[in-house]
Amino acid sequence: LQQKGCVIWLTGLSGSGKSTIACALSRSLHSKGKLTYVLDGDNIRHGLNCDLSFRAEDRSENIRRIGEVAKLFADAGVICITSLISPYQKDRDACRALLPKGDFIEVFIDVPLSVCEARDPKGLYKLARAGKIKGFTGIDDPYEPPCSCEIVLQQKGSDCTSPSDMAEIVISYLEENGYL
Ligand code: GGZ
Repeated sequence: LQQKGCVIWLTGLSGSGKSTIACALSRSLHSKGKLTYVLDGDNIRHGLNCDLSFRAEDRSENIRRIGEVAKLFADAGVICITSLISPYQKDRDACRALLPKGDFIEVFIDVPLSVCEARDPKGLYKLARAGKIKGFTGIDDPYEPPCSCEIVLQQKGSDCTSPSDMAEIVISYLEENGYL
């Protein structure tokens, strides 16, 4: 097999840009001839994980299942990109523990709540503020930022790093660490 698999685990608030960055990253890797697969929380919650809610236990189970699936892709030599809020450190750590050292690359999409809320692409923050969605991450449910992760992608104030620039930062990491 030509390609070494790994898991690129994107974590961050709703509206932080995880899905867009995952898509840009996947495209860029394809253009380099690499096989990738994106596991997106919002999509998988409609299929494999349609039985899960946003209660803490169900979020953990969501992360656990997707971590197991991501490991299967990595075993098959695919670069698997996950795009989930994954709010709890212990759940991300459990997914990390499934993989050989180095193969789990945790990427924190560090966008302040105020910026995510101003974007509000699906109007969910507005509903959460109005009390129409209960237990929304960042509003009335916790988000634990990674204490030590491989990559931090920041989006602060008016400083606009584009999703494709962010994807290139991840690409550089993969090159420096022998995954490309
Ligand atoms: C957080 C919620 C919630 C609640 C629905 N809290 O921005 P989106 O819309 O497209 O992505 C969010 C998605 C989160 O699913 P994940 O599987 O990534 O979450 S977790 O890792 O915590 O299991 C958001 C939408 O679902 N959404 N209700 N209460 N996000």
